Amino acid sequence: MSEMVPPEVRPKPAVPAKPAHVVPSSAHTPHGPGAGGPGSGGSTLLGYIGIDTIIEQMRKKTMKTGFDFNIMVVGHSGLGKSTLVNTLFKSQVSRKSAGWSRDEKIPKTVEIKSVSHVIEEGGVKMKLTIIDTPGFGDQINNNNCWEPIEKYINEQYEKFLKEEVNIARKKRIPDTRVHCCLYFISPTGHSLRQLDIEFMKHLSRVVNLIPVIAKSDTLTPDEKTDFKQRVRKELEICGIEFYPQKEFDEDTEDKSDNDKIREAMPFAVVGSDKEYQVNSKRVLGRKSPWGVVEVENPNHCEFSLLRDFLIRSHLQDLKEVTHNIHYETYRAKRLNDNGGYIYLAMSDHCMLGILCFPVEFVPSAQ
Ligand SMILES: Nc1nc2c(ncn2[C@@H]2O[C@H](COP(=O)(O)OP(=O)(O)O)[C@@H](O)[C@H]2O)c(=O)[nH]1
Ligand SMILES: [Mg+2]
Repeated sequence: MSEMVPPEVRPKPAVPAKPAHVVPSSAHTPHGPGAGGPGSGGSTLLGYIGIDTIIEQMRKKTMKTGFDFNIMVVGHSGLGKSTLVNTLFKSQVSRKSAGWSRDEKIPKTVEIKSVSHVIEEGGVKMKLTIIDTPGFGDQINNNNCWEPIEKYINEQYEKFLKEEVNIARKKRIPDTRVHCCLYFISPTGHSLRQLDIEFMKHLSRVVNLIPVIAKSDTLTPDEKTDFKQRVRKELEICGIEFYPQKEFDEDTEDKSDNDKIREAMPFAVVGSDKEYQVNSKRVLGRKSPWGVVEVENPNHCEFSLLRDFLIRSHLQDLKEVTHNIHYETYRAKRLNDNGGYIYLAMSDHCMLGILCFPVEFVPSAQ
C-alpha cells in the first residue's frame, strides 16, 4: 500500500513589481496595491508587463528625432497669409510678401517658395516648412492656376516614393510632403469666386485642404455668420470636401469631435504679429481708432479655434491622413500606371539605368 503523500505546497509566484523608473502612461492607470485587478489591463497572476511604457518610449523617441510639419498657404496677395502663419507660430517664420519677390515686382505666374525653421518647445523639435505661393490668383487670366500647386504637391509624393523604393533606403526619409494646405478666402461677404471653387475642387483630392476666411475683422459679426454659412453651402453644392473629411473619421468619438469642427468651418481668422496692452495684459492684436481686435480672443475671431485644431488636436492626424490617404492614393496610381512596377531614373538628367520593383516588393507605410 502506498503511503499518502501530502500535496506539495508551492510558494505563490512573486508578482513582479513595476520598476520604479517607469513613469505612468496616464494619471488614470492604477499602479499601487491592487493594480492588475480586473479592468486595469494587467493580471494579478502575471503582474506588470510594461506595455503602457510604449507611450513614454514614443515620447522619448520623438524628443530625440523631432518631426517634420509642412504647411502650404494659398490665396490672393495681401490676404494676410504671411501674417497668419507668423501669428500661428509666434515668430517670423514666413517672410512678408515683399521679401519673396524682391527681383520681380510683378510675378508672372504662381511661384512656389518654401522656407524651413526648427521650432523647439518643451524639448520637442519641429522642423516647420512654410510653402508660400505668391502670385496665386493675381493674373488677369487665372485659368488653371491650381496646376503648378498640384504639380508641386505631387512632386513631393514622387520624391518620397523614390526614397521608399531605393535599395539603399534612408533610415528616416525626409518628409517634404504637404501636410496641410490653408486656403485663404477673401472676406467679400458675397460668395466664393470661380477660382476658389476650381482650386478647392482639384486640391481637396490630393492634400488636406483647410479653407479659412481671411481678414475677418473687416466683416461685422452678422456678415461673418452669413458669409460662413454661404461658403459652407457652396462648398457642399460643389462637392468640395475639406479636412477633416467625414469618411476618415475613425470612430464615434472622432466623428462627434470632427462634426463640431466641420460645423464651425471655415474659421474666420485675424492675424497680427503686433502686441498691445489690453486690460493690463499683452495681447496680439490689430489696433484701430475704435479698439483692438484681439487675435486670440474667441469673441473677436476664430484664430484660436484654428490654432488649436491645426496644432494642438489634429497635427498628428494631418500627417497620418497625408501618408495613409493622399500619398497612398498617389502611390497606387503610379503603380497602376506602370502596370505594377515603379521605374526609377538613376539620374535626374539622363536615364543611366532603370530600377523596377514589382508591387509586392514596394514597402508600404512607414
Ligand atoms: N485687417 C486685417 N489686415 C491684415 C490681416 N492680416 C494681415 N493684414 C495686413 O494685410 C497686409 C498683407 O499681409 P500679408 O501677410 O503680407 O499678406 P500675404 O500677401 O497674403 O502674405 C499687411 O499690411 C498686413 O498687416 C488681418 O487679419 N486683418
Ligand atoms: Mg505673403
